Amino acid sequence: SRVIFSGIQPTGIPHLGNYLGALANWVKLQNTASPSDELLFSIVGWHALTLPQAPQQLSEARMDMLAVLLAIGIDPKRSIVFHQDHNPNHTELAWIFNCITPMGKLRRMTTWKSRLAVSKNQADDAEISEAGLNLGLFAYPVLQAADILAYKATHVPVGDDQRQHLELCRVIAEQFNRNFKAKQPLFPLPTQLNTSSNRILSLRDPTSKMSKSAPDTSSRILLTDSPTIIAQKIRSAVTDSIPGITYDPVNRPGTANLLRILAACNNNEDVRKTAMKYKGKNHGDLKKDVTDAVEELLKGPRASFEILRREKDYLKQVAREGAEKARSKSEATMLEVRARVGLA
Ligand code: AQP
Repeated sequence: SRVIFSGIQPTGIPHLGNYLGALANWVKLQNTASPSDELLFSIVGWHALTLPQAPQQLSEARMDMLAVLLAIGIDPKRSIVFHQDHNPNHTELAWIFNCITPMGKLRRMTTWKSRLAVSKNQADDAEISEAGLNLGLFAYPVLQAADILAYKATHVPVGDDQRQHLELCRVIAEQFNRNFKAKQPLFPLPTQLNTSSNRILSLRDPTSKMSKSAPDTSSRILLTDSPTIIAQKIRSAVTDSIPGITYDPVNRPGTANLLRILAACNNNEDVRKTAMKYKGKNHGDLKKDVTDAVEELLKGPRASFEILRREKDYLKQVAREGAEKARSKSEATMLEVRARVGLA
């Protein structure tokens, strides 16, 4: 039997990229898992704090994220859905992992390197550029390892951008198992459940990924966008001036992105097959079909979300029950961890 764990940051309403790349797969996993599989889905508020967040906004985003997860079909009776920050075992374990994780490994994380690159634009000296970045951002992957290993998760559905973090998680698990040996290794080495290779790109700049925090709001379609807004955003999506429709991600990234969205909406159809249907058609035809497909995909979740977000008491109850279940599961791990490191 498997223990499946994944998380999402409460940094705003999820967009089509989060949905097609991660969340829809969580629901699918939940609905196809065998009865002995355990599933945990966490809203990772501590991770969100690694970048500046307006407190009021963060507080609302946490609640909204829970409503979204329920709206798309995560069932709190089947899966443990909870706020990471309701379970202090994550930070306790992260601290213990901090003490066995070499800084050099963290410096090699591409997420860290790209933050550093941005900061380096402002300063030439490596030390000065690091000074502008916080320790939480540096240690982000260690907390992620703690999220996963606190439940001895065996399978982690994440996108390819998270592969390096999961490798580090395995390194940390191995290091712990080696340093604190007993008859049995304490932690499993979790494997990646590849969600989808479906990277959804920004509608405004198809060289970067669709992201919750990009300043241009028309670059992403939110799960809660109205049909009018969806149509507007897709109509203004950047494509190219080459006539006709072909799937060519290198030379036609914007067009390829629309084709990938459409293919994903059509039950993850092969994107080349999708492209074939547009032989002799133009961007207008493609955009109209993408609009319809996205609206069809999102209308159910959107309607459920609108109802659920008003049910504050219900959401609080789900969060409380999720936290209790998560905590009791991770507490069993922590008893063993504390005993092994000498803090029992
Ligand atoms: N554009 C994307 N296409 C496919 N999958 C995506 N994911 C994110 N963007 C895309 C997947 O969504 C999951 C949850 O992501 P997250 O919120 O924990 O953080 P993120 O990856 O940093 O997502 P965002 O939207 O870019 O948020 P911000 O702007 O707050 O950083 C992950 O599994 C991710 O792979």
